[in-house]
Amino acid sequence: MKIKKVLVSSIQEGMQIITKELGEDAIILSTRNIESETSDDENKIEIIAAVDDSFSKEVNETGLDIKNNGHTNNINTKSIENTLTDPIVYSDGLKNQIFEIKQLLSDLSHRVKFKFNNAEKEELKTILRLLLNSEFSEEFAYRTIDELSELIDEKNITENNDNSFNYLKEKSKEIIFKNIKTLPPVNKSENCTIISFFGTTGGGKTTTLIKLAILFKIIFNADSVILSTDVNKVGAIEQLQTYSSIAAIPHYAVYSPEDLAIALEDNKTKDFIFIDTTGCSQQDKELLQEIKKYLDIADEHYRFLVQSCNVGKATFRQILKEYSILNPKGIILTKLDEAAALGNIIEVLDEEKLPLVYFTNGTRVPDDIEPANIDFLKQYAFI
Ligand SMILES: Nc1nc2c(ncn2[C@@H]2O[C@H](COP(=O)(O)OP(=O)(O)OP(=O)(O)O)[C@@H](O)[C@H]2O)c(=O)[nH]1
Ligand SMILES: [Mg+2]
Repeated sequence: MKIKKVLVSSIQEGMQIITKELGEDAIILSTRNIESETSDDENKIEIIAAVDDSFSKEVNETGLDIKNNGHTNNINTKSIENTLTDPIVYSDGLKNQIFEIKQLLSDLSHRVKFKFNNAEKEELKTILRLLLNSEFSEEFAYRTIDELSELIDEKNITENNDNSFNYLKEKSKEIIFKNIKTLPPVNKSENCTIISFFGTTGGGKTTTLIKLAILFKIIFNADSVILSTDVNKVGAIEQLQTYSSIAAIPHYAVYSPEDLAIALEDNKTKDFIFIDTTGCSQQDKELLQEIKKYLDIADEHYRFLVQSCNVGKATFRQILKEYSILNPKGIILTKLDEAAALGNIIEVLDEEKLPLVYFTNGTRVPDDIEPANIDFLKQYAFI
């Protein structure tokens, strides 16, 4: 791998130098503006590019690089014909490189468009900085700014104007949240409604379940019962006991899927049955399977993944992937009150399309819970 860094006045100038020195296979790894230290000098652009020798070699070996510096005489005509008519088989290495290049190009095109079209728009720079500080990825942030800058052109917004800045902030929130789905809150029905809660340890399952059970009692005058499969953790039953005795909602521990089947049958005349489960790391496949056995018996109307928002992007992606075996209907996002940024959560939800159903934003039972609502979430967007 050969790497080259150039400091130039324009992308075009940089591309010429890079192509000359590294060849046409070179890819751009990064670009950034370098502001001049004195007002006399112009700003520069730093471009880092690389060419992967093994990539060029691989391309040559497949016979795709028939130019060979303009000379085709060392590749026989037959092999060229075959290359052009045979289906191309890409090796895994080549596929990965093509994927990386596509991502780099998409990222780069947003950056270049933004930098060169809107270099003077201070509001956009500020919003970009806010997005990056809120844990949105560069790609997501530049894509958002790109959409926003089109609005600027349409509306011809003037600079340094508070109203236009607030307008842009609101618009950027609309762009950020446009793919986030929500579910309506649970309603009382004529029949017994069964709801289960699962998720990683300490995410707020039990507290959220109690908040809802108490709220449903207040709102619907509902007759509910709580069944807990979390029987091994020290203090789990006592935790339930404390709250459910205050709210006069009965609770039972269930020790096996068969026990659960009996408890469900015994309580089928209730308005709601809440099922609490053991906190489970997304990486603990055995425990996930255990929980699945309970839920397969329960055949609930609502299955909710309870997830606190103080989780990193990679972990959150893994949680959604591994918990998909439990087939959640929606996600309850907890501990909004503890979050300093939400970009990580919003970006993954934007990709995965699992709807939000409730938010919790504090430890007060039952006060600190809200039906999922994008306007409410916008307050926590931190931009
Ligand atoms: N700040 C804050 N704390 C919360 C919120 N929801 C729950 N908690 C707290 O988080 C801690 C864990 O809550 P639990 O309800 O026991 O979590 P859990 O998912 O049932 O935990 P396990 O059963 O051990 O997996 C408790 O101290 C709760 O008071 C919230 O919205 N905000
Ligand atoms: Mg619990």
